[in-house]
Amino acid sequence: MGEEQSRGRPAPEGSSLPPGQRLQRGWPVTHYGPVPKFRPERWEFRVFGATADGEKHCWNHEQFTALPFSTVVADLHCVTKFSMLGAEWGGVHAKTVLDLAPPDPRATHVMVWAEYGYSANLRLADFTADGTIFATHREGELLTAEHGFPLRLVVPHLYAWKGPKWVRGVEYLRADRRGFWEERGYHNVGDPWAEQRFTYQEEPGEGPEL
Ligand SMILES: Nc1nc2c(c(=O)[nH]1)N[C@H]1C(S)=C(S)[C@@H](COP(=O)(O)O)O[C@H]1N2
Ligand SMILES: [Mo]
Repeated sequence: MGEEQSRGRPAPEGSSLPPGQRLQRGWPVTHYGPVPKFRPERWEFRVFGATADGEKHCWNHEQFTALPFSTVVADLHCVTKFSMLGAEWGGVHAKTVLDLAPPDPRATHVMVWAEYGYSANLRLADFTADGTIFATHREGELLTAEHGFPLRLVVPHLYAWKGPKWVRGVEYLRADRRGFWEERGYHNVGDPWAEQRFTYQEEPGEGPEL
């Protein structure tokens, strides 16, 4: 067992590897494009789109990191077939953000936005799921720049591309729209247990018209 792995907690009993995935030791860095530089004075987290009050809600870095802190033990499943199991993530539950800046009742989906225009769409239920967390920490330590500092989304029950690193905001949607990888051939829902990897696997109703 590698050092990285033994520092984490053991994988949950009965293996939580979804079909077609293999266990990855350590924690590789996987993303498209450059690592953005964090500028605290310019950083803000925005909730916009179909909000209940029609207003945009913003937090600066100090305000966002003062929100209630929780932890979640979760796996990361990369669609390219490796998984990292059982890491503890710390940060702000997505549900907390939703309660503070609620959506219009007609909102059905969210677009999570990150630096350089990276985005991922989620069904509202995926966003409000218990495990979904805006993480600032992993294993009790601040995230490093390449792993998404100062903030990344973790959606434990979906493939990891659904969790943007360097996240900057959430847009509430009244109709689903495809995000960055969802527009580039990846499945609109992305459930690893159902191996929803690619767009061509989508069943009617699982994604907006192409
Ligand atoms: N902003 C941004 N977030 C991203 C990505 C990306 O390209 N850009 N890639 C995703 C993918 S495909 C994976 S597997 C995970 C990898 O996270 P890690 O580098 O911390 O392991 O980040 C996700 N978040
Ligand atoms: Mo990935």
